[in-house]
Amino acid sequence: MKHKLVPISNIRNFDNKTMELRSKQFYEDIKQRRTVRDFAEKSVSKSIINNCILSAGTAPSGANMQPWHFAISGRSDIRKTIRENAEKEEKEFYERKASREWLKALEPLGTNYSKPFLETAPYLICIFVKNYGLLTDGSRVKHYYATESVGIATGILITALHNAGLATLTHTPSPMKFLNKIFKRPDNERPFLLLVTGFADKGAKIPDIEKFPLEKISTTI
Ligand code: IYR
Repeated sequence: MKHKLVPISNIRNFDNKTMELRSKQFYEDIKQRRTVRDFAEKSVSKSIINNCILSAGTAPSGANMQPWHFAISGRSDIRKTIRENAEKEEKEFYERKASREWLKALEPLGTNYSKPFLETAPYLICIFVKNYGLLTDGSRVKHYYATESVGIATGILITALHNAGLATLTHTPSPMKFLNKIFKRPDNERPFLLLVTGFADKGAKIPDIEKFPLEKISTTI
């Protein structure tokens, strides 16, 4: 069935100067986002998290299927279980599974299997991709560009959390299937990534890295 078409009510009409300013201001703010690994044990209002999730849910998606689910936990017992499971997988990764090349690429970041931030940060948000939808009668609905759609939604979520004043860490324990059980998610959903969310600790240290300049990331023909 075709959607009813309604007039667009939100056409933006900024003058050029305003657009120059807004684009610059947004860049100045977003470039301050940094992935942190040291979180403060400071709580965050759940309503702030919810607003950010609503922002993520505005993402475009293939055929508007919205193939995402955001599973949130602020419970210390859940965070402890996630840490235990993640560290088990990570130990296997660092000690056996990772190629020499991969470990070399990670060396400058100084990461290892220990993931204390999974317990110190107040919220863990696990983003799931719905590989297919399920109707109430159990039949499957095909999803299109599910991974791309969830990637876009996750980008908006990270941006919204940064905008709210929160720090994040994109964490991808591998394999992540244990997260289905912990968050009680069904089999048609696959963990995409775990977003560790909270405030950066006062003493947090971050790697001295830079982002590529425009010429390196962009060409115009
Ligand atoms: N999942 C591991 C390894 C890791 C992989 C990449 I690619 C990173 O940018 C950082 C870490 C871990 O979390 O330690």
